[in-house]
Amino acid sequence: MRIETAQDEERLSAKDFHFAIVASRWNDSLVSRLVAGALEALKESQAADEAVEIFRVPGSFEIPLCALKAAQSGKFDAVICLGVIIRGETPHFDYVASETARGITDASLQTGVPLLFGVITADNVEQANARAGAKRDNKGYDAALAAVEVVNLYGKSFAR
Ligand code: DLZ
Repeated sequence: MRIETAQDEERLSAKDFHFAIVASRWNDSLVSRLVAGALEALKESQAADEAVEIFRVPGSFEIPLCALKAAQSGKFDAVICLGVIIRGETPHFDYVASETARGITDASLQTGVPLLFGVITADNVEQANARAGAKRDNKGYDAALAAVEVVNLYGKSFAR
């Protein structure tokens, strides 16, 4: 029996794959760090600069539709979704967080294109800050590495 995992290789390559990054502008100082983390991971994985396109949307609630359109375009092997949703004093957080997660999942299942969930949902700025740090402490970096892993896995396992 062979268990298929793209982690078999030491450092998976993003060469020859195309990536969209869909990032919200709400909480931009934090989201920009997620975008930087994602770009760093893709660069380390040898993605070409011209193989990565960034799309900015107003808030996380707008991520799913933009990600769906990117996935439907047929131009990208994976779409990396980045945002920061911080709990406030009203139930708004719950609606934005759950609809963002649901929309991203739906778009991925509907299109068959991997959509990666690099959206921080935090109770406060300190929690969000801790997840927008360097390398593995950065959800953008993590989401991009996950994107590289799944495009390799799907390319290897399901391509005819
Ligand atoms: C309105 C809102 C609020 C209160 N909080 C956040 C947040 O913490 N993170 C985020 O990404 N977006 C937030 N938004 C904006 C919504 O995502 C959305 O852009 C607006 O409701 C317009 O549809």
